[in-house]
Amino acid sequence: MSPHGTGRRGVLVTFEGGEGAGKSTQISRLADHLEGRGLRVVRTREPGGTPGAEAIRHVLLAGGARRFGSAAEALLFAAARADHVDRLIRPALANGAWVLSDRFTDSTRVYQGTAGVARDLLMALEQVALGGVAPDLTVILDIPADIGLARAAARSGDGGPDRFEGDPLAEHEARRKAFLAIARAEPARCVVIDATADADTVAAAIWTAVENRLTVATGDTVTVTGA
Ligand code: Z5A
Repeated sequence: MSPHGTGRRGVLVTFEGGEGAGKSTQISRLADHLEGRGLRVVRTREPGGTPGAEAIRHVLLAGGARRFGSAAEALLFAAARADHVDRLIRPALANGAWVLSDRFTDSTRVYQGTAGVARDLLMALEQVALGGVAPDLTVILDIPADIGLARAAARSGDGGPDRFEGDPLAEHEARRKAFLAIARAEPARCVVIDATADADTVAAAIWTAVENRLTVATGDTVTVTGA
């Protein structure tokens, strides 16, 4: 059964939030849970997920596009997303998979939006990149910026901060507020989870949200009931 009448049979769940919120950790937990029920799962991330998008990721996170300004960075994030959607996400959904993406469109709205890129431009880019694909559920992992950054720093060891991690704390806090504003504006799509809790507690809250909002059928058929 197609959740959106677009011929697709799978489910797209996106994970959003600040650095070190636990997105990768929780995608892994949810994937294990779904796979344990016999469902096909595709784990992916943005920017990235395809060879072309991973190449763009390298440029963006190394700071190679910073000198061109935030609008140019938004164009590159959108180009990476278009490739990711066309070559990986849309085919996987058509194939009935659960696609779990570490960041997606909300990250552009938040990071490039709080950096001053016009909302009209961001929404136009989003429309072009998605071509009708949209998340069924977005899990926003909410955590004070200083806690998330400390977690990310402890994990990355001597790798040092990337293009965005090195921004001032106030920018990270502005991003946190922007994610929460999206959740308030789109409550049917978004669920906010307290990410300061231990990983097991967070995983349980995410599973409850998945069960409340999506019908998790075993085998090939996945139906989406909405919030
Ligand atoms: N960006 C953008 O500007 N525009 C866009 O459109 C898109 C992205 C798509 C990509 O970064 C950057 O690109 C991102 C936004 C920008 N900014 N930055 N930086 P990335 O992909 O390299 O990294 P990230 O998305 O920010 O995630 P992360 O830092 O890798 O963190 P995470 O995946 O949310 O967390 P984690 O790796 O699961 O956990 C971090 C550590 O905390 C790790 O040691 C865990 O073991 C630990 N952890 C996890 N959960 C817990 C709990 N519950 N308690 C205690 N410790 C925990």
